[in-house]
Amino acid sequence: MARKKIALVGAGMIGGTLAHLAAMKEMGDIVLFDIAEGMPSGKALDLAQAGPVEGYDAKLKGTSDYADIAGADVVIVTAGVPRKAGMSRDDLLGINLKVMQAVGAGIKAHAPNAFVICITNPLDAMVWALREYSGLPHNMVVGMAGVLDSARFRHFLADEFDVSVEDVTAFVLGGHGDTMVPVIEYSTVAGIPVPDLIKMGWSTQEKIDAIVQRTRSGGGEIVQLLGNGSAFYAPATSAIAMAESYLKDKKRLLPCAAHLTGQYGVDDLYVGVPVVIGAGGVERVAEIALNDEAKANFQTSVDAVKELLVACKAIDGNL
Ligand code: TXD
Repeated sequence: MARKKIALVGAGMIGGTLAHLAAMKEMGDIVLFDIAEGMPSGKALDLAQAGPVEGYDAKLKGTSDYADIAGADVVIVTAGVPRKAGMSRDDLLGINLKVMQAVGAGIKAHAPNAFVICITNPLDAMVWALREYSGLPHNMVVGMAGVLDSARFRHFLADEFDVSVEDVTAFVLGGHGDTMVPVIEYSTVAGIPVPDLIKMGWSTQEKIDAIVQRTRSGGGEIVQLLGNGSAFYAPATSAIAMAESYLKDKKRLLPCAAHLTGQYGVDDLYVGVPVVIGAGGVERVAEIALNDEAKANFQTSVDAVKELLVACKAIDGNL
């Protein structure tokens, strides 16, 4: 059986890391697309030369021609500009919306059957715009944010409880921003919900509340520390988990920005919810019961995403 083909549109900090991870895991042949002259080809050649050392077989190609993504099984989109210190994700909207228009046209023309994972910020708006511009089925276009946000939450919880990250699960709903909703009732250590762990004296409500807040501002914390650019190792690792669930039909239940058609009382919007990802793309939306506080926070998140879409439509009247 021929190898799968993975197209990375945007070969910057996340794109290059995506390529390295996909090659190391032998997920398929890899095309790095970017408008930066030469850079994608340089990274492709460098990664190809790492192959003999690690023992991975993958054809790697750099390009600035959308024709080279033809027939891709998975397209992961990071094209655009990242935040600089002091910028909000929403500040990127005007620039990155135009980028999504070009990327959407490229995917529509050359990889209409791909499973598309959008990473570009502001994520909840960019994934919606990318779907509009590409015209792909809604279940084949998804945004990566919740896997990253829940990974940050899981890291902080594992640190607090001093347990293996393997046994920590976390639930984060809503938009990829300050309004995201970490749901502690559904977050566990080996199935023991966090509220029970607090009762068992493993932590305190105050410490967990501080961890929830640190998760919400997790992206900004790294932007401030790096000074130039934003996180890229954990975002790339998160998107690869989603791509793997599609390519191997793993049917993982993962928090992703997915298109809702009435679930959670939301219609025709992309927002972070738990979904099953398999060979059919987004196969199912898990509609969990939320307590009043989580419901209110989720609604705040939905309202914030709606405002971003209003801004998108104000820029491009065709949306
Ligand atoms: O959880 C999440 N979704 C976020 C997303 C986590 C971290 C970063 N987040 C966003 O991903 C970030 O705010 C950016 O919007 C994207 C990509 O972040 P990255 O750190 O990879 O940015 P880089 O290194 O600047 O890479 C972007 C590349 C760069 O090489 C540009 O030349 C290229 O995008 N670019 C384009 N490629 C194709 N087509 C167009 N028009 C284009 N414009 C820029």
